[in-house]
Amino acid sequence: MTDAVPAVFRQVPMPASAGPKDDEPGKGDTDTGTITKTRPKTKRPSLYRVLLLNDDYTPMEFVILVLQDVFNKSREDAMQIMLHVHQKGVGECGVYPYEVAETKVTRVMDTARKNQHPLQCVMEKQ
Ligand code: TYC
Repeated sequence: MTDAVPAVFRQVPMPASAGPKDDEPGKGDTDTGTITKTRPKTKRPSLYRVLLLNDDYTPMEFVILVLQDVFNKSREDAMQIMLHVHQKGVGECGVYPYEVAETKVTRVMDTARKNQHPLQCVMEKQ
């Protein structure tokens, strides 16, 4: 034999039945194959609660209008949420993915500032 590759390293086709046996005790665990089980790639986004904080100066009517405008609440739901915040000090306006929650907080803070009300709105991870 004058080949560059010595005979012991030459690849010889091998019947599948001659390969290592998977999952058989005592046969040795030699299979290093990639796991190919499919899995949905979608991740559910983390959700954030948007909260309104009470203060002594923001008019009730302004809070109701903000809840209708920014959080798409009915007049009745807006009234209930506003009264809850007024009485308890804090209340939930809604639960949203991060960027939606952030936009709503910004809208509330911007409109409060423009109208010179001290209304505060925050978000927290659910
Ligand atoms: N406490 C305010 C008042 O008596 C009303 C109010 C309600 C203010 C909710 C802020 O997030 C708030 N005028």
